[in-house]
Amino acid sequence: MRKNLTTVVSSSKVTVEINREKATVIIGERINPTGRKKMLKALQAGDFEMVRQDALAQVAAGAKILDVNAGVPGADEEVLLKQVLQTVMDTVDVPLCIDTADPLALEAALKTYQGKALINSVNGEERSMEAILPLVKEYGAAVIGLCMDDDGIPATDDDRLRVAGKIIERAGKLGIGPENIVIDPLALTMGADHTAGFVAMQTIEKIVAEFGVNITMGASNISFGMPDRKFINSTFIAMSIHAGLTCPITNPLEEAVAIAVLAADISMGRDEYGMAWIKAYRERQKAQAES
Ligand code: THG
Repeated sequence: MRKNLTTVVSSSKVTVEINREKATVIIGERINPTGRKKMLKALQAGDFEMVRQDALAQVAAGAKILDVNAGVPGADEEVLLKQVLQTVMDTVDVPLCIDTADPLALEAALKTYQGKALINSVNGEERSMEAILPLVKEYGAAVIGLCMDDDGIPATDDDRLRVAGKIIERAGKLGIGPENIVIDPLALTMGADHTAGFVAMQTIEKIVAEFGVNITMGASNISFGMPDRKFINSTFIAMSIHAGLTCPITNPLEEAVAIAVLAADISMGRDEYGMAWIKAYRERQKAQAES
């Protein structure tokens, strides 16, 4: 049987366990100004109301963890990320995923965060591992490891597997166990390379077989530039769950995606008596009746 590690993350009030035998854990992607002009403008103006609304809406739509990214060009990320993180902590109870490329902003955020955070992310570059992994250890966090290194994003599944192994091994040397590493195979854009989705799924299968770690992925990147993106996103996410994806970073407000995750879970035998599926169906009916 393949190994099946459990990654635990928490807020001050809620603990979430990520495990291949349990329901898929959606990490809500929307608190992120990249590609979202309205949120960028609001954050530049010091207005956190949109952050609050996005936090509430994503949790209501089924997100179990929220990704928090405050990368605003020209802003002091150390200050802004802390403010956005505090806003989200004051608004919802779910654990948070701290999304930043800046080690100083990350450490400031970790000092503010109450609970066991998921750090997004480290990668296989020497510089990244040296800066991020000691913080993972010091703050007792879990971390997302991206399958890329000094040579960029490898084209093949075997080379991405090798980068995942390098990150897991280096973390192990610092006393960070593989249960605290969540690997991201990296979903590139199909529009640029039609094999991008297949390579990501093959990478997931190989990493799970070898290491048994949990797997995340920015699962809506895949369809950039394509028409009818929601059908690609929902199909790709369901297939990736079969391959071993356990905690996608995605938009739970996209109904097709949220439904595909629930359908994948029951298809994988992870929704006992179909309770989650039926509950979500009733909620959709109720919302429809009210509109
Ligand atoms: N892996 C990891 N972390 C990640 C990514 C990943 N973090 C960032 C990103 N990729 C995932 N998050 C987002 C957030 C916002 C958007 C896309 C991915 C986004 N969405 C809409 C769009 O697609 O055009 C626009 C938003 C809107 O509805 O207004 O821009 O791969 N580890």
